[in-house]
Amino acid sequence: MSWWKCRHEETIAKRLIRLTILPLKLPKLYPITDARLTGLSHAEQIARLSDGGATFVQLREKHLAPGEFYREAEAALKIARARGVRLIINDRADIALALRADGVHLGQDDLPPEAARRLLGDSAIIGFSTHTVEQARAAAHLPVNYIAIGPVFQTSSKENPDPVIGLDGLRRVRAEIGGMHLIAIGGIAHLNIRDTLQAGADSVAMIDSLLAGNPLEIAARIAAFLDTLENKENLS
Ligand code: TZP
Ligand code: MG
Repeated sequence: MSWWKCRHEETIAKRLIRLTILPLKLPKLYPITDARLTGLSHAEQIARLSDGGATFVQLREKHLAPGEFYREAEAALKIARARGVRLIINDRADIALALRADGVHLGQDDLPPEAARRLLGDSAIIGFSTHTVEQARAAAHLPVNYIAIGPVFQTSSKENPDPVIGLDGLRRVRAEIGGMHLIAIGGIAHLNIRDTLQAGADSVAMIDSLLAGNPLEIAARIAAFLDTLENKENLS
């Protein structure tokens, strides 16, 4: 088979796979848990985030062994289900599958999105992290429900972050990925949220701005962000 025919068939196959993925509406605010920052279990964080109005949360755990990760995620999913919160597991499609979580968030070095889609099925939510315009362009052809791009701004929540892409990078990504849901991540705060949405992000993912500081204030913090996002004129 010629190289061109082979590439052409591959492209058609990829498009067909993408067509089986139903578009879903994701909220504008995407909180991510961090046990070290808060000193709280993931379950407790989800309860507090949900108290403030969060409906969609990513469980991110970079330090536990798989068995402990699994048990933390199991407890977190129980709370999420009881409160009607959709829960996405960072990194681990196997844990998402075992627990029947709502989906998985994959990085460039995790299980490839096509493989995770085969494991989890068409109804799972699969998100994919990208850090450059080129990675985002390639991700737009993958069987994923959303693309995350970042860090948009400086962040201290990620070890060894990729270079900051800035608002210009975010605009370029928006222009490259058509209608794919785009989540901006990295250093998002009240100060830059308006510019981030205007540059083309559909949602904003946050750790520090929601979770740093007194854990008793998590619910109030998220409620304030939701209020800001619902009343765009408040965005400063
Ligand atoms: N990926 C890119 S930046 C980042 C991740 C997981 C961390 C975002 O955290 P923060 O505190 O909102 O900057
Ligand atoms: Mg990962």
